Amino acid sequence: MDLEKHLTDLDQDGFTVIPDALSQQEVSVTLQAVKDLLEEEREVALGTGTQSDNLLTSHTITGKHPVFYEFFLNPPTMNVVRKMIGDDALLYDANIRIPMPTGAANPRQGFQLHVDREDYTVVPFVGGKHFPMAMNVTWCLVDFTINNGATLLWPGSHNSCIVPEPESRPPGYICAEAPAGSAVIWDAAIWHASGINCSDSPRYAVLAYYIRYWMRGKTDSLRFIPPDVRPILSEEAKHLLGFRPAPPDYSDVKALSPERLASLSVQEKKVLGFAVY
Ligand SMILES: O=C(O)CCC(=O)C(=O)O
Repeated sequence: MDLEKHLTDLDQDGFTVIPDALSQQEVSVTLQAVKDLLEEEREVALGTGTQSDNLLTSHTITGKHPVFYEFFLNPPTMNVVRKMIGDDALLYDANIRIPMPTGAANPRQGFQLHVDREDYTVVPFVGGKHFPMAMNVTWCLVDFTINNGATLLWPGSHNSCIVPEPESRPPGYICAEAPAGSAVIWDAAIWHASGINCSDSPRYAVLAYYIRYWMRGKTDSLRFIPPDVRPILSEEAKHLLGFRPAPPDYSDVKALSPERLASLSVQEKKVLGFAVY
């Protein structure tokens, strides 16, 4: 993969597309998992508005189905995400989002123009210079086309440091058309909107949101992983979700070597101020 090109795209345009981030085998396994999970949640989700005629969603899916336990470590994607927001990037949230072939949209459910997590991706930088805080990734499980509701993106808008007016549709957008298996990565600060699906089949996709390690955000992914799933996760997946030692960065702690840090007793951690009760 041309890593430099992806980084330049993200820097200048605010998005990039990695073709074949998933093999066709991975696409079909993931698609089946998506369908199974939606079916499992259907009855309740219809009541909560999480599934409707126009849109099927499922939230915080990492711990909900074995296929997703390690999915979000997808190597081609993580190569880019880690370069953009740090090797210690966290998986903040992950979901399924499927605009259905009704040719219609639900209000306030991502079809309108927006940025993501503006409290920390845009608002702190208004009137100043953009700094990438979070990356969104969409894995296309079918070909994304203008007709089936591929995501609309406004290239360069991440540098405006402005939260757009949701009901507006300014000129200058592109449609992120991409073949099944692609990962579309965008800076969470880019202006974007979901397209409307005017085709005759669902637009299947899995989405993830990665953030800088030192941000907390408003989704507590750690607590959303069911206790019986935690022991099954690989060390890398646990790390991605934030199951990792989190020593504070004041000088007493920074003065310790990694080995000394790793060997601290609870009493010592208590004195240093980061024992977990
Ligand atoms: O599904 C899409 O095309 C867009 C999703 C979106 O806007 C979001 O997750 O913020």
